[in-house]
Amino acid sequence: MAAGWETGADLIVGVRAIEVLDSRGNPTVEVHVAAKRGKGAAIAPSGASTGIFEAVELRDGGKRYGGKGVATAVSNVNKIIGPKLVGMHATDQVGLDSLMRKLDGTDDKHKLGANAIVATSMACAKAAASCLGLKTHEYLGARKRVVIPVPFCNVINGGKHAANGLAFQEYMVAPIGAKRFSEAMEATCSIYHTLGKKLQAKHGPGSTNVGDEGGYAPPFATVAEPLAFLEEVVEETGWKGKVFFALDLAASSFFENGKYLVDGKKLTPGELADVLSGLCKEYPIISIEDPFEENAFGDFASFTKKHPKIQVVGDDLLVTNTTRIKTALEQGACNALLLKPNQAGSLSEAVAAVETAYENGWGVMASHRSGDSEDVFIASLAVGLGIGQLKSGAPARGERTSKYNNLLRIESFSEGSVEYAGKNFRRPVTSVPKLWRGE
Ligand code: 2PG
Ligand code: MG
Repeated sequence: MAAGWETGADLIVGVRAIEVLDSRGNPTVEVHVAAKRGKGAAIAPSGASTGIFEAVELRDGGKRYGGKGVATAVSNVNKIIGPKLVGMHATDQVGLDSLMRKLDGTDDKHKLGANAIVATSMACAKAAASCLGLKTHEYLGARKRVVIPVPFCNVINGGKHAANGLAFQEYMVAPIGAKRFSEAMEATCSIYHTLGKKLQAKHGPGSTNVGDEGGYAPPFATVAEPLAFLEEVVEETGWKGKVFFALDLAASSFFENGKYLVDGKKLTPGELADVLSGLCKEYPIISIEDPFEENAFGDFASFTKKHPKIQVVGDDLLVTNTTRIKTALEQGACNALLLKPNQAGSLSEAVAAVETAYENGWGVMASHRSGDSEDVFIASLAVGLGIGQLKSGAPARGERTSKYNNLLRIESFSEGSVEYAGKNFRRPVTSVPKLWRGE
């Protein structure tokens, strides 16, 4: 437990969940935790291109909200979880999370719902921070050293996040050469706006309609075309050499009967790898997430071996799960973890995944979900754990900018030295701070 618990200021006195809405208009769980001297609230995010091995979101089914209601998950917090947490220390994150896991009793948290558990888990951490008079990122570890992550901004949306037929899900710009985070956001916004103008000129006014994560979703003919556009834009805006590209293929979403459906062709894993190698040669790509489907440890491994300089990130492959991370480590399947606390289903399990990644020299990218909210917890967690990368969509739509704005505030208001992860994005720190253990 974090220092400060001895006074009892962090004893939980009440837990209450309600149903609120995510950025797609689907219900989600918000949990409020009140402690003796502070309080916190958190909202569970929700994915669209979800990995089949993720902890399970509990949805009501039936007619209400097209089956997507979360009334049962809310009631599980109010009737089952909450009463058991009252009287516990909010700073006892590991104890709280393991009690919730025990109450659920399943491996994938489908009984009480990972949405119920993760929202409660995050709300407890926020309440603990408030009891100790700390900001959430400080409580989570960034007390002496504050490292602000590089924003990986998804400016072009495809896959399951848009209806434009583009196979790859995310085309991100990463301003690793900016001097500070605020300059990184300036670069991103200027690229985003210039890209919008160029798209309108070439593809017409409808081409700047945006996808779920705020990136444009124009009707591109090939997976290479967005990169060609972006390269021109980066040059035009004067950020060449400072802004690089990253992709999230979310390849499970275009994988069918052993083949990948890309640009109207059915590609074998080897052919897809060749397409990617070609793109890496032609464009300044520094990071590729989920280049193959979620069971393809072997294809991931050959690609990672062939491209030692590229960051290969496992999202659906790893689902923030320590057991799957260990399998990936044994096989050399990738070299970075995508961190999504709701895939694991609790904060302490998510942190354990980061610890395993750090111990093995991997990079970590913290991530929002395509269905997200005004909750900025993921940005605070990234700073708290010294994670060098955060993806939170385009610099558009409030649920996306809220995370970036949280980082702008941390950069402006932190006392003492603030670093921008920049070119060290893969490993700005070497170990997870000891957090709530009070060390
Ligand atoms: C991803 C995420 C976030 P979703 O695949 O990385 O960008 O999408 O939340 O739909 O899984
Ligand atoms: Mg992904």
